[in-house]
Amino acid sequence: MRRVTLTQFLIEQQRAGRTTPELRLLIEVVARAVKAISVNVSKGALAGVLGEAGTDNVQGEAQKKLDVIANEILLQANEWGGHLAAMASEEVEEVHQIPFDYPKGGFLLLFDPLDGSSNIDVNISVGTIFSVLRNPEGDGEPTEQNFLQPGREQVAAGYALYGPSTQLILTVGDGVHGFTLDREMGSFIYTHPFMTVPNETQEFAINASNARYWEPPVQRYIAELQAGKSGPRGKDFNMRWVASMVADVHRILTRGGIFMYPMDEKCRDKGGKLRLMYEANPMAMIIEQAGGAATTGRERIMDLQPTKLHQRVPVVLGSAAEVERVTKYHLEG
Ligand code: AHM
Ligand code: MG
Repeated sequence: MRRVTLTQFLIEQQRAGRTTPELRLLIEVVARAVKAISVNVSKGALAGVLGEAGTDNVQGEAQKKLDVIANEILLQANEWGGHLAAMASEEVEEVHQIPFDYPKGGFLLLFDPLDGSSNIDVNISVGTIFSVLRNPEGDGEPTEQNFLQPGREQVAAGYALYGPSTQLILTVGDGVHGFTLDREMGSFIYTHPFMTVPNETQEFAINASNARYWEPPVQRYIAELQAGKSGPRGKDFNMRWVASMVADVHRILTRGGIFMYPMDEKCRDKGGKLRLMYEANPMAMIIEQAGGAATTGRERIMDLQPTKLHQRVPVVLGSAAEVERVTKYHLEG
């Protein structure tokens, strides 16, 4: 069997005019950082990387050692290549500028270095999510304002899933492509061409412990799913919640389903739970590129005009028919 590596895939994309040398370099550098994160994640207790870092991030959340390590790996890997104008990370409050002794490029890279990090110490899948934007023209160092572009402006988005195998899922706006890390060879191999989200589903993902805080449209939708065969949907649904968005979204990308972290009374003052610019937007681009849909319950996620780098939003994404139904219930309400 002919094995296509990520490098070969990207060069072929470049030849077909779907990507540029600069974007190819960016993706390759991110993939290299992902391999280094994968090594650290998989060594776990043997490398002394589990547990708390003893610090809080910009969101006021306690950082795990691996949150800090993954963030450092991504920042350092991407500083010197000359492809970026600046970076933004869930773990860093301000825009991360490229050190002055390195050349600068035309892209902005945003990431959640280690998503689902509450799962690290219990050895359950975690991931890295990233989004790529163009830096608007202008002099001087990029500001937060340069990053505040709607998700539809993303030129690439992806995530890495550190599960039983490490996978890299990528879109440059021409479908969704999946790669699996061959650990011995150290290369990502193209294993999942043109991934699509099935339109119909019998699976949903939501943190049901928040049920009492949900808004009426979400209460209604979930009650109908739970009523199963005897309810208005006339079929049984199954529920899964990993509490790693990457793992939950990957399952949905692979076999369909709906993922919801909706607005509720607990997170209303923050605007939602998940972060728009490096969680919701890249996942929305991937899901839409795979034929699914992604909304806040009311609006398309990728049409939102961001107002803050670390802004939070409600998220409803997955199989198009289900997302449309949830959105309809919100708009009727
Ligand atoms: P994190 O970026 O701090 O890890 O938080 C995001 C995670 C998502 O991966 C996951 O979907 C969600 O938080 C789980 O939240 P909860 O613990 O409320 O179920
Ligand atoms: Mg996260």
